[in-house]
Amino acid sequence: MSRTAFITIAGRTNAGKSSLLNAIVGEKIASVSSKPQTTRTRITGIKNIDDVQLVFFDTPGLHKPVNKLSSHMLDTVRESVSDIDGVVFVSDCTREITQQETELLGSVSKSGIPVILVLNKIDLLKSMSDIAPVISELTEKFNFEAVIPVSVKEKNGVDIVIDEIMKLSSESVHYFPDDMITDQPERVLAGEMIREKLLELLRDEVPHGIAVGVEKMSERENSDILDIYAVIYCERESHKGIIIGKGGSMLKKASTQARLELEKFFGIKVNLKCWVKVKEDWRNREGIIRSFGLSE
Ligand SMILES: Nc1nc2c(ncn2[C@@H]2O[C@H](COP(=O)(O)OP(=O)(O)OP(=O)(O)O)[C@@H](O)[C@H]2O)c(=O)[nH]1
Ligand SMILES: [Mg+2]
Repeated sequence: MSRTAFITIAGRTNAGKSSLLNAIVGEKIASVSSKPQTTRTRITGIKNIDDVQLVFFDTPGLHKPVNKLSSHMLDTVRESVSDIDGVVFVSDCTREITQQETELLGSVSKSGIPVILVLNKIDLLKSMSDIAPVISELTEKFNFEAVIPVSVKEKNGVDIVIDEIMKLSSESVHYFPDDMITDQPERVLAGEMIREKLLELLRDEVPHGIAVGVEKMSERENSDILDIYAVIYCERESHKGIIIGKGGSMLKKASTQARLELEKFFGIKVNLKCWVKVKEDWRNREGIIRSFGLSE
């Protein structure tokens, strides 16, 4: 009989949740950046090991909500930690535990869902004993299936996380085909790859106000080229100028980086065209948030 486990990856913003998902799935399906609030929606990742299908939900990180978009992001986290087989709670071991983290751990524990605590970024520690206080603080308050110090960056400990997750599986049919790694449509994946590059390259307020919509994605007849036309939305005319950059330099840099990654992912030559458009204050406009697929 086959087995399945549905697992939510949760924790504070920038802790390395999406990095962990990518490391487990073995493909880059979720955007990763050094800026907080990179993940905006629930991302499904699938990993099959022998007869076991592990289905992961990567969630937006816990942060202080500042607009309607971030409130939706936090709703997504709350909705994703119920009715599942386990939670992988990712914490950045170089930072203090926040009240939001404690609250989420509290509500998950109360519902009886097994929690695996992943203390990530141990490569940044001077000594492993530095995490002892955090471990004792958390294990005094909550029951964990396992507490695992990890460095996703150095691929250290990820196997142990997978082993622990496997224990949470139960007999069940598989819900996804065995060759599927995500349920995200290719257009969404492509848009996210472009947004990730802009997040890394831009500063301050600009990157967080960006959304990317892929308007066309099709393979050319009789030639191995994938045409991708994307619109980059931002919140202000001044932001548009920053995204385009002097003589178009910033947009060129971001789209070249995105194109290389798209080519690697899709295994085909890509012709990427990007336009920049302004949608004033869209992160507070429900209709636009919905049209970008960022809320139900
Ligand atoms: N040093 C170090 N950096 C890491 C490690 N894992 C992830 N990072 C970095 O941490 C940053 C955030 O990683 P993400 O995977 O985007 O974090 P996240 O928790 O998904 O963030 P949100 O989507 O904003 O909630 C990136 O710059 C990663 O490269 C690690 O083990 N060590
Ligand atoms: Mg993320």
